[in-house]
Amino acid sequence: MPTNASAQSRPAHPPISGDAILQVGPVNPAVAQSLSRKFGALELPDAGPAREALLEARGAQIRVAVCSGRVGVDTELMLRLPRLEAIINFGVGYDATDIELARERGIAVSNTPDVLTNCVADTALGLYLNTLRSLPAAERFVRDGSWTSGQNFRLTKRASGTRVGILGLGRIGQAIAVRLQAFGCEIHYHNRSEKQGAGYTYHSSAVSLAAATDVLMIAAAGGPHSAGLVDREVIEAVGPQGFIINIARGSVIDETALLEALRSGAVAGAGLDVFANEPHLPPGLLELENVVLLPHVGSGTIETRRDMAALTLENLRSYLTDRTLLTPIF
Ligand code: 8YV
Repeated sequence: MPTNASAQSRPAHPPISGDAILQVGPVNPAVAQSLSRKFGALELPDAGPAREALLEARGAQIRVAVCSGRVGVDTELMLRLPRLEAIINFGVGYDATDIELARERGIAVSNTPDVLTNCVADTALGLYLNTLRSLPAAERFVRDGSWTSGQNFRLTKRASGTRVGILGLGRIGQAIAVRLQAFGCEIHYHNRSEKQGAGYTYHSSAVSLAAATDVLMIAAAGGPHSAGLVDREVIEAVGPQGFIINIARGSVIDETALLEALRSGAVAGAGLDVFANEPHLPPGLLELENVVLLPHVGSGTIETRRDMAALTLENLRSYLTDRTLLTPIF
């Protein structure tokens, strides 16, 4: 006869075995190593017959998915995982995951906020300075011998004391604002809702923000609500003396309209760390001199990637232990 004692010693949450945990796509090496060695997780191949075979044979047993923000768990994959309970996302952005479907199905989702805020804001400032002052082009000018051949590098745009419009005043947007204040910049912003007490000038639309400022700094979260927010009209409002910096997601900008504006001089220049179809750039962008291009390195420091990996694994452990997440998105 079962006793009360044996009932009490039963764990509150029966263990989730390694073959119910799925690594989706490539993830940070430290996370991948832990997933395979410590948790015995399965790994989903990117494409091809092996992916199909794994989903066919094991899809129905998967309860936890661990993914990078770049790959995510999209609609198609989520539909192949009928018992999925939790998605552990490496990265603050989770726009590659079908969040609405996850919410409807009661699937818990975590991301890695805060630990990357400073590095992404640092990158934004780096792009801001490099773009306005054309520092990468100036460096190329030294390397290709133009300087020693007697030429002077062209004059650029003063980066101190500008009016900067931050699109998306979340954690990263605010960290960028703090840094820009040290440059004597006047900060304006547009956000889905006004941030009471932020101390910066609020604009109710992206167009108004772009029209009132010298630099449009995009720090909005990716996803359906921000897709194409910086459209042709907003880009035109930035104007021929204005610059666009994007450290958020390529999907926030109409890249075709941006390319045309950069070519025609309708905007002065752009600094971009993110693109809609990474690692592929819109054709023609590479040929332009008035752009500074980075390979999505916003959070890419040793320290921050280590912290993101640790938080990802802490979320996983927490879910496996008591079905809670440390940094849930809802
Ligand atoms: C990462 C990012 O490179 O956190 C994010 O949303 O864009 C970057 O920090 C990316 O998420 C890694 O998957």
